[in-house]
Amino acid sequence: MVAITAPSSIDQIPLVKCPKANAAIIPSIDLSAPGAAAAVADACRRFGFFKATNHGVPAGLAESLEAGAMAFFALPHQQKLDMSGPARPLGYGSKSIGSNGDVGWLEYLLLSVSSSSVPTSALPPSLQMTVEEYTRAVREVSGKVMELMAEGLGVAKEEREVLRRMVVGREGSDEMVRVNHYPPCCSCLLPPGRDCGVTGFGEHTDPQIISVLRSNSTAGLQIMLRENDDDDLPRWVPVPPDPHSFFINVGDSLQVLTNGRFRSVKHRVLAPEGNESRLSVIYFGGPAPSQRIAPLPQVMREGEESLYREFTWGEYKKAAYKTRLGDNRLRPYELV
Ligand code: GA4
Repeated sequence: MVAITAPSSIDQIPLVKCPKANAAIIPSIDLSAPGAAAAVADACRRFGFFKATNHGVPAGLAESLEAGAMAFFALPHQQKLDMSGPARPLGYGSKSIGSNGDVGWLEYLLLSVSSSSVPTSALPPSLQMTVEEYTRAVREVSGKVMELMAEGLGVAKEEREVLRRMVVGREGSDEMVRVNHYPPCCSCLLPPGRDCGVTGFGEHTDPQIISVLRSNSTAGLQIMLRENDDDDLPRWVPVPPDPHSFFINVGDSLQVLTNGRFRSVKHRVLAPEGNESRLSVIYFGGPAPSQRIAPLPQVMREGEESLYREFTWGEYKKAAYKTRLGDNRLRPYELV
């Protein structure tokens, strides 16, 4: 087991209430099936989240990345820091997320993986190569999903690449990969009668257009149902892990690009109890800093007004780094 910190400091990590919820409502979509576009759009409208199967990425790729990452995280703390540099925001981080006081029971690597970018942190060469190979494959999945999203939104065939082209193969686009390692949590040190889990990664929405997540088989991820959903359902829904599938998140920028048709999903991760570790790898698809983020003309109805004040991705990202994880980063841009 790898300890990320002295056990007594677990009391700095916030506790969260756990739901008794029905995971069966999370849509699972076969990306190659007829009707995938409509199913994707429906899931993005209702949840901002879905599971993607039949994605074409060979299982071995994610398994190699998982093995390489676990070997990296098993290194002594100082060696991880020396190798990758402290997360500012790119690099190796432990417990601290962003620079405004958010903490969680995890350690991570945050990497820039844009096709044009030179690696900013040094990884063991074999891990670097696996990250690159994995990124190429997951970038394709994100591209395929963005095309299905556009089709499901009713965008004309000739223009269905509109979303994909903002990220995939676009000069200067802002793509990142985050590898999160949640070690087993020393729940024996928690207060008696606690209610009930230790925060691995606190609730937040992703600022980008799309995020594509893959984890090992340890649970922990939860998504929040939207306010106006059926009141009978608990609001936090645990996402059963599935190492053979990818989980797709709608990000804040996609919410704006679709003028609120798709909604960014609030999600969080609880630290694992028992003696399992959770390892997740997330690809974040963001556009170039100069990209204007405003509702796409291809999805707007005649006379429809934008719900948001327009911004560039560079402006939004800069502002995001001044916020706390759980803040609503879109609120300042909402037009009432
Ligand atoms: C959330 C999504 C991605 O993990 C991330 C995170 C980033 C970071 O960890 O550096 C942020 C967070 C994320 C949003 C608000 C700011 C920035 C930490 C934080 C408190 C890499 C991203 O792009 O935004």
